[in-house]
Amino acid sequence: MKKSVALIGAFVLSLSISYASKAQERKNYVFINPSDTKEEIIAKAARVIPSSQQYAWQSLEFTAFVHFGMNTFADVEWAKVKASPKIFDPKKLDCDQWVRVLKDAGARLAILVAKHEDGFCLWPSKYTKYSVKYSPWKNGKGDVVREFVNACHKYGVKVGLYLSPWDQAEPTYGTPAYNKYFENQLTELLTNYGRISEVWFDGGIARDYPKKQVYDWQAYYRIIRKLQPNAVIAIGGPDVRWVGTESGYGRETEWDVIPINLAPLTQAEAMSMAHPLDEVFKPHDMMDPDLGGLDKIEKAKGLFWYPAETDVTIRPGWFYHASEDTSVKSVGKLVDIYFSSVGRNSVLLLNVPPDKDGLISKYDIKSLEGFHEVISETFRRNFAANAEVAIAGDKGSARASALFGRGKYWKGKEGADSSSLVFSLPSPEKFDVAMLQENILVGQRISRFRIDYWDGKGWEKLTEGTTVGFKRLLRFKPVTADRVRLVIEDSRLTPTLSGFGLYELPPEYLNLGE
Ligand code: FUL
Repeated sequence: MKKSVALIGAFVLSLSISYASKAQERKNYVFINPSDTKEEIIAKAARVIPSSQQYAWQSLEFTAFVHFGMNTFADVEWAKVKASPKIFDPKKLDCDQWVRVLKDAGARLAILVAKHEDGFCLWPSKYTKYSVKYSPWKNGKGDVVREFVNACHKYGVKVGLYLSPWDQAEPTYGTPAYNKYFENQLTELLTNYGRISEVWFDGGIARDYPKKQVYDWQAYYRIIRKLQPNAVIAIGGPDVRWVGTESGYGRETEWDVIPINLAPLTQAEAMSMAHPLDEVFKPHDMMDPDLGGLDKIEKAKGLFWYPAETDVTIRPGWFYHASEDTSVKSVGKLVDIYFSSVGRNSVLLLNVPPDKDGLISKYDIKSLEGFHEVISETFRRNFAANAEVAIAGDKGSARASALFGRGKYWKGKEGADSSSLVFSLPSPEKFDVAMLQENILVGQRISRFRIDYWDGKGWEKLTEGTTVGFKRLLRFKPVTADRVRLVIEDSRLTPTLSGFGLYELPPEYLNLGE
């Protein structure tokens, strides 16, 4: 499917610079009519845009998860029996330390597990006796959620909360009364702790668990939309999807726009609702290797913007275990994960679990510090920042700094099959990383691209890829060159580019899989 990009005639390049508009009239979902042709469906998919809270979330790029609770003290990942609150006593708990460490590593939002699957609440919920209130910690006067939120505010880190729908402690679980219990807890968390930017609903439950709960998702979503309208609802919710693994590695081809299942509503019913997506959304399987390819969207009744979040833990387990101190992921592994999550059009959610004292351990801090140093050093200098950019078919050229940044982006012209942009650097540079960004505020479009470099005699291929989205990072064998060509080979609609970069990653972190 080829579209767009002006290659024809005399065209002054500066005219192709566009300014990001809010594009508010467009939505993060679209319905497909039975009469729509394949071309019309593709164009529709290319025009779906993120909601404002989805865009704000995507721009965070790197976020952190904090698993801390009964499992920390029982030294297990999944408790078989309800552990007594008496074991919860983090004597040196210091949420400032957590948030400082996470912020120093580059995380811009942190999600605290307020209640994990065992049902133990890290805040003194009015609705249960299974909480910090019944623990020896601070003589039952403590509130981890409060301390966490205060620390996030202090350090300017956004707040997210994980509230497990599965609850092994609550006696009403498995009956309609549990929905009310869950709604009450959600209301407590979303009312008493200031602005919450992400609400995380885990889909996990033991396969053989005897009680089956029919969750009232729509009621939960209504509460969140009302109390925290700027929050995204992740995983068991309509704003952010699970990437499909817990490895830290996203898909090479990652479309943000994927089919929505309308059943049991008709399109007319869905359209008459204030928040159709919330009404029709049902948590579903996200493990398919391709969620938004042509074959998928062609058969869809509706499409929606549903971006990927890549969650992974820095240790083998989600909770702290002293026995895993020597298995903390290395700097190299974290760097590889960053390139394979942030660099594959998803947001990285990295779990860093505090220990029994209530502190992040020195082992995790060491890896995080090394990781941050590599990432910040690598992206400090973009060799293409001051490049002169010439676009095939256009007269003249423009500075990359005039094309990209502060809401500016390049947009191709309708009607051409392909497009190429040649970046001439002020001087030859050695680089091994390329970065591409599309302006997703108008939609995700690029479906195949290639990057070449000029070796003095001709163009040589450096790397290639499929989707771009918010950000695409590619690593390749280092080259020294002063000219690089981006060829957009295929795009669902007029392609856009809101960022282009060339960087040098130290060779020990390249991991080219050889
Ligand atoms: C899973 C849970 O079972 C793990 O304990 C962890 O919370 C992970 C993020 O999700 O479903």
